[in-house]
Amino acid sequence: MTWIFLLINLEIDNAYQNHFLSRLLKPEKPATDHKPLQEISEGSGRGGLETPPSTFAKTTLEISEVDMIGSLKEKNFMQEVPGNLVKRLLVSSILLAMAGAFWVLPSGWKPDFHLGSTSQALPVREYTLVSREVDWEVAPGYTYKALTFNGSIPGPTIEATEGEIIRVKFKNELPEPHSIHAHGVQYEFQHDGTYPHTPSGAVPPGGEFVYEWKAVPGTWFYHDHSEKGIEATRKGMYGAIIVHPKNEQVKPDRDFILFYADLEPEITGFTDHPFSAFNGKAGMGNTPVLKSRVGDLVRFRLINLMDEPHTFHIHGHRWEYNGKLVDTVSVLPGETATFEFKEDAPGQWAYHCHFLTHMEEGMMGMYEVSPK
Ligand SMILES: [Cu+2]
Repeated sequence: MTWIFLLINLEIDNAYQNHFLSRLLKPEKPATDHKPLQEISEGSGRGGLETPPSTFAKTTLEISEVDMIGSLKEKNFMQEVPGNLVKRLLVSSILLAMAGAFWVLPSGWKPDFHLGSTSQALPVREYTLVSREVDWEVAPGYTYKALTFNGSIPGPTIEATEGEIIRVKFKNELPEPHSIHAHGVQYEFQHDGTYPHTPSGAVPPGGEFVYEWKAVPGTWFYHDHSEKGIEATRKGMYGAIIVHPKNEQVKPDRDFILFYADLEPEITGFTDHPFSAFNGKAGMGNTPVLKSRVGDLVRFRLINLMDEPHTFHIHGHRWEYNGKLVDTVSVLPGETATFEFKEDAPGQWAYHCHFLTHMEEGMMGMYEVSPK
């Protein structure tokens, strides 16, 4: 570094020194024309992951120069300096200081991708999610090009306990930018995964991004929120985030997660058949077959991040939900519904959305309860 700047110093030696010193003695522009350095660097830090380092470096250098000229002028220092050697030494020091600003500030400034010092002390749950296109059979004989996390619909379930740190390494193996946006959990803005507001919302093909979230209890989900995220979400890029309360009193014997999916012809290419699916599969026997025993504590977690409102009904059952006894709950787009009951009814029961059209399109499944 030192050699580089000594060389620069030699190159610009006489001609520039004279010009530079004359500017030191008589600044051509008042420093007030520029924003303070602090303001510039904070602005770049916040908005600014989009600012390429080279632009930021240039801005810093320019502002440093003005600031230094301004402060030296105030002290009226140069008027007392005798002799050419002292002038050279002074200019060398100033250039080295500028070099420091040029070199240290941009490289020393890094976005904080961690949740602060506490993240070191908390248990960390690590997951790797890879975006992939796969041939997905939504119903027998109907296979479309699905976009997925790790090749399945839904993607892997991310599970943690309240207060833990969830660290998700996302690798994008698709030919376009994609991202992961999480619901419910807590995170800093850089980890929002939303296009175009943060780089975490546009992980380039072949690229990686490590998302960090703090676990907040509940039934949540993640999905692609990149520029093409709506289409990718419809095609299958989503998964559940389950966060258990720290002092969970009762653990269920069965914990079922069902995602609604509206698979319209423009998504699948099946112009003769729209599909309504649970976990990417349509039609009784093809959708998940859920199993429990009499006496089990059974929990259902329903997740709807599609376009249509849906409901959930189980034959032969009822449970308490929001202070009411019900046998059907509604789940609007973006919502989840979680409920549980003690199983007391052996049989092969149907579960389904109660929108009749959705039932026709395949949003039905089997819930098998065996005797104790
Ligand atoms: Cu429905």
